[in-house]
Amino acid sequence: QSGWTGVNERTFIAIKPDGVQRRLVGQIVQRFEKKGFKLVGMKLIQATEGLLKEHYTELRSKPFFSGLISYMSSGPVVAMVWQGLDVVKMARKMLGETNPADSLPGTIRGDYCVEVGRNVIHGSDSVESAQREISLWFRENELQCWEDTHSHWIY
Ligand code: RTP
Ligand code: MG
Repeated sequence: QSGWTGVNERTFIAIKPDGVQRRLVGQIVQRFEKKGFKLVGMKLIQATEGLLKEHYTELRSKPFFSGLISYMSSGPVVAMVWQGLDVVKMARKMLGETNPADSLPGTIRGDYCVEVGRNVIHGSDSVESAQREISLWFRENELQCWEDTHSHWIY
């Protein structure tokens, strides 16, 4: 069934340093949980410039690249892997547009920020990017493959 093909899809989400400093971690995690996605990896990490340059390698010729790297290394980020049906595309919807000015209210960027250079959260833009980013930020043994074995506890 085509409707099930993306059910184990994974995406890489990072709460950027401004999101951590503004105490938005709980509210952002809650949005992904409420939507119905499964958390399979999470860590608070001070990313090195090397990691960030590799992460944003496609943007290295952009005029904002060095500013982006210093922003992203200005404090710890919450690196996460979320799993579920079409999670790459739906997470991008939840984030809103790159520029918060173009993001609708109800989206994370639409609700929490105003500047493109301080836009709170990252999300992979394709399944291929997600696979690349997950393997860049996480070791295989940092990702959990878990089942809802105790779902009879939830009413
Ligand atoms: P992200 O990768 O962080 O999820 O953001 P995105 O896909 O929506 O946008 P992308 O084009 O990948 O840009 C990465 C990040 O660079 C910063 N940026 N600044 N000053 C500018 O014009 C500008 N454009 C992009 C943003 O922080 C953006 O999220
Ligand atoms: Mg991007």
